[in-house]
Amino acid sequence: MRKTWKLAVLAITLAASALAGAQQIKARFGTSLPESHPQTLGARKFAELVEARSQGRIKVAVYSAGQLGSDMQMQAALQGGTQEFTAPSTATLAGLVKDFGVIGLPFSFASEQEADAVLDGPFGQKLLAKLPARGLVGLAFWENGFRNVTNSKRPIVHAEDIAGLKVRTMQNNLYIDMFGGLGANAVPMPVTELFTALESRAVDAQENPYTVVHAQKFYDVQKYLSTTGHAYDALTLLVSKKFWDKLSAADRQAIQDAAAEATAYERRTSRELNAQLRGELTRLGMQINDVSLQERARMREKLQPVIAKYTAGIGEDTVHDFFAAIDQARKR
Ligand code: EAX
Repeated sequence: MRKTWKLAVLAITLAASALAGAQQIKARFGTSLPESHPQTLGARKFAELVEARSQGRIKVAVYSAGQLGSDMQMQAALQGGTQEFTAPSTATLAGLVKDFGVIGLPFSFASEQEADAVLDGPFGQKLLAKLPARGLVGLAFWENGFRNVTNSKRPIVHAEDIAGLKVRTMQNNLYIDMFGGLGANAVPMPVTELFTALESRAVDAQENPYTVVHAQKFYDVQKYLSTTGHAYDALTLLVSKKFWDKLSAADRQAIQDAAAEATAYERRTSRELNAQLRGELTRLGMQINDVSLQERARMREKLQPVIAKYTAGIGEDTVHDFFAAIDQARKR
């Protein structure tokens, strides 16, 4: 009797796992940055949480460092439904939905906490709501962080020191004009090509948070890091709408819950690393200098025409709402 009971349990277990196997959903998450960067660490945490929360129904395989293509290529793959997840900079996403460009307006956020409040609040939700029309679903904002200029020529002490440098920028018109506005020669390219461009001296400079400088080993090819902090950069956790639309309500909920938890982890990791990496980059041979508040204000002043141009381009209303949301966060 007991034996029969055991066999029945075994049969049910096998049937259930066969069913789960049949229903298993496979997804690919591509990042442009290496394993040690919070973008990929966040993707790995997200994959683990999605699998746990879906009781193993959904398996997310992570491909780091541009193995599936550049940010722009991966966004297109999500739109086409040939890739499921990615988390690009809002600056590259702005090529598809111009409103996302607002995040990169120079010298807007004063702290990560302000960015969290704006991005997690109604303003950020409104931005995400614009994605489904372009074949994408936005789950959350992750952190890339405050961007600093590195270069092989000289420390940037004054705003004028940027002039004449060949600076790689992201593939985003605002960033191209921002560095053009400071007198640099802006050269847009995907981050996946950047190390080689710096090493071969095709460009003199680039701008990215400490975490990217470290993960991409730019310390091997760039001597100077100057804390311009000219823009805060967020990443958008994206899922292909074609994939999303096929999921059950329970699977979507599992993914959303995993996204919320992975977001807290990604931001915490980014902040912890940024706090440690300044010392680490110095140890690795970089010469780091702080750019004064006064010089940063002068840079912002020089960029007024660029800010005005992109305010018109992105839309007065969006830009107004953006700064109102920052003001509100600041008053908290
Ligand atoms: O998507 O391109 C860049 O410099 C970005 O910081 C990075 O790829 C994040």
